[in-house]
Amino acid sequence: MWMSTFARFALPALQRSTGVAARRVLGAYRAPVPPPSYLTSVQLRGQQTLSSASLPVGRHLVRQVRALNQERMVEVEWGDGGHSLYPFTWLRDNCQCPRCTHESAQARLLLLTDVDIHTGVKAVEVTNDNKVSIVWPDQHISLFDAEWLKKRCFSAAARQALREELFLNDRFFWDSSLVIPTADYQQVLEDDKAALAWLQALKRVGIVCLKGAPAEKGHVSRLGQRIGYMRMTFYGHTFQVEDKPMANNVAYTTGTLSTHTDYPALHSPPGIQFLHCIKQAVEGGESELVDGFHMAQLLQREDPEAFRTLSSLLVDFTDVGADYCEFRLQSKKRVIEVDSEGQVVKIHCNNATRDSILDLPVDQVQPFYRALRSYVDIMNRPENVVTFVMEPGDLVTFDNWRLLHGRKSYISTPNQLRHLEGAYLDWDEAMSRLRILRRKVHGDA
Ligand code: OGA
Ligand code: NM2
Ligand code: ZN
Ligand code: ZN
Repeated sequence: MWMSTFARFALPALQRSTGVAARRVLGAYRAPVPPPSYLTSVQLRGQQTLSSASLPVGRHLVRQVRALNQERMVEVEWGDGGHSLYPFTWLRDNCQCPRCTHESAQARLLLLTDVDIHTGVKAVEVTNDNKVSIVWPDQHISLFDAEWLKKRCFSAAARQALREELFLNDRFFWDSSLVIPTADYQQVLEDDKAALAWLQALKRVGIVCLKGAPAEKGHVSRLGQRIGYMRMTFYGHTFQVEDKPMANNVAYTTGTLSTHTDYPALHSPPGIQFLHCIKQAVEGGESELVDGFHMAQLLQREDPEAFRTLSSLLVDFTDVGADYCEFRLQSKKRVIEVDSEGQVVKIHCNNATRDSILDLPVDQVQPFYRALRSYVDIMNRPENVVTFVMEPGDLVTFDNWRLLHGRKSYISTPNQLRHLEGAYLDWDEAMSRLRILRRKVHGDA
């Protein structure tokens, strides 16, 4: 069931990602009959025949290595004719011997102060087992595995492929026509393939709705454990979205919540949010979703001045009250956070917790409002908003750094009290689980 909805979102990512595509092709290299390029390389090097080869059937053969002393780099020529360059300093810094790298911790022991960052090399050669051996001027010897080196190739294409494989930054942008990817809650808990597809779609699309979670408390925590652990906040380990007397947050009323990201009052807002519908309202309470990254892209095209304003000015957010314990939060965030390359990485937008304190020169106040209104108007266009009704048992999981979510006001009656249980997580833990599952399911990466 989940395959069909995921296939549309998760699989295109696999096919487009150079890294994964490469690994798929390479997977075939482990077939019982190695492909010709392998044989040719081995025979060309004249070191050993395939039948006598003690090396595991590696995917990349080192045909030749040489030291480029002028440039202070080692050049590796691969079996397929490709070349990679590795600076001497980087190779020395990353020596994998037990004196330089702690084996069980897989962490560097060698101190930078003990590295000659202008080092030369004494000798470089390919060993019989397809490793690159380097003798340094002080006689220290480093041995580098071919696969290890290949993965760390410094070419722009190789770095881009590895970046994509490690961080899955390729996004599917959507509007109101999105069909929300769904998966079976129980299957995600029990089946690694389903869990992997869930996390891949969560990263790529930004939302996955898990169906069939029993309509009772405790299931956001169970799902959190599937990843690792959840993010505690002042609203508790998990939180109950209900109409509460003396509400300490507008979410805990029956009122409208305009599309927002949660918790910009924290300097590092939670990357992921779970909302599990335990009981829905008799009337109202519909959910709304917007792709904040896509909307930022539209803003940049339609109103570049507003985009510049929202990606540069720091806005104050606040949250004051008591729940798990007393809190008095203040933060400063850009509504649209971009990285050093100008890529949008996070959205911070919450009309309720945007502070009345606005630490801006007075002449920037009006331009700020104009810019924010421009962004909000784009987000509110019907063609950009997905509206849906959560049913008891639905557990929506979404990217809180990217999506804005809202709900329409609702009517609560004494015998039909709307109740959602929510929880926060962070992307580091979810991506860590995704990488572990990918290894388990695909056997590599
Ligand atoms: C929230 C929230 C959505 C809902 O609690 O922050 O967005 O449907 N709730 O009640
Ligand atoms: N709740 C749902 O940033 C916010 O105040 C969003 C958070 C109360 C934990 C709501
Ligand atoms: Zn060493
Ligand atoms: Zn919210």
